[in-house]
Amino acid sequence: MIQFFGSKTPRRRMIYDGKAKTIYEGPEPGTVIQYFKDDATAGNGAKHDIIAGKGVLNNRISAHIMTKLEGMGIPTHFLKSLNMREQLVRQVEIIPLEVVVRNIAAGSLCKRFGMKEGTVLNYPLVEFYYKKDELNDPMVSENHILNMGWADPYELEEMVAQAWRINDYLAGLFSGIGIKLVDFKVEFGRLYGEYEEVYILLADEISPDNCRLWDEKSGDKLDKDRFRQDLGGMIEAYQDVAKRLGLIPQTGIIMGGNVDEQIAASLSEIENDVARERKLRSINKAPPSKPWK
Ligand code: ADP
Ligand code: AIR
Ligand code: ASP
Repeated sequence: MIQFFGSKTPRRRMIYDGKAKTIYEGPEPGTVIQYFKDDATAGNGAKHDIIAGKGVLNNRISAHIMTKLEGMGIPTHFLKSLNMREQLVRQVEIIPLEVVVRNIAAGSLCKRFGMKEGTVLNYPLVEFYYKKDELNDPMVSENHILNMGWADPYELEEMVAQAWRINDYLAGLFSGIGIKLVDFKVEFGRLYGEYEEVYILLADEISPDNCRLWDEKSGDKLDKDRFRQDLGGMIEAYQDVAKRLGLIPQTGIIMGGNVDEQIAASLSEIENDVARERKLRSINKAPPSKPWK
């Protein structure tokens, strides 16, 4: 019998090594694998630590949320979960924008405008940031986006519409489990169809790494602010979110030892049913007349 030692994962081509995820070539053209790392960063990499188990929890939470959004008719890149840390997604051309939706003032909004953290906004606020670590992801206006050609008017309109819908759905989902959705960041990508038509898909991840989530009763922060603000208890907070979403047992996971194995043992069935059935749906709008390059 031939025995293989070392990594059980077959060798494959790395496409991109990011701060929190690594992107590998997928098994079929047009697909990539997102590998969720345990790396936690803030200040665009200025602060860094390894938080054991974070990647596993984010992979699980993001797969769950993407599947739910897909079920709500929001086109996403998610295809299926592969294992504890990996998911198969459609490869897209990432639009270099971070789309932030805020319901309650926190983070950079408070810093920029001197607002008190926790101020409820009159209605959801959509903001754009240019995705460029070297420039510290500067906030940009719709005019910047159009002028610089980062997205065209059709794409911009589509991203804003999807961002609102995602916010509506997520706010309800979290409210149902006693959590306030303060704000979140999403990324979108372009998928080119057979005739060069463009589909805008929700890409990247949705997890406590890119949402602000506050416990409704205590106000406790259940997201990456625990790391940014040195509050400690980050993994416990992420576990709490996963528990409330019904993704891990209420008893939680005993940390220490091999975290991956412990989480694996406790995970409920991976929800691929919706994803497996998923067919690429065209957005209910005429595709743009000119293809982008
Ligand atoms: P960063 O690039 O900020 O360090 P990550 O560590 O999360 O972020 O790396 C993941 C990278 O993969 C991000 O740059 C993200 O834009 C990109 N990405 C996410 N989803 C897809 C996708 N479906 N196809 C191609 N690239 C993607
Ligand atoms: N975010 C922005 N850049 C990276 C991330 N993860 C997310 C934050 C927060 C929202 O976008 O996690 O949920 C707004 O961030 P900020 O720093 O602009 O207040
Ligand atoms: N996403 C950025 C980083 O990982 C900024 C942040 O989340 O604070 O450094």
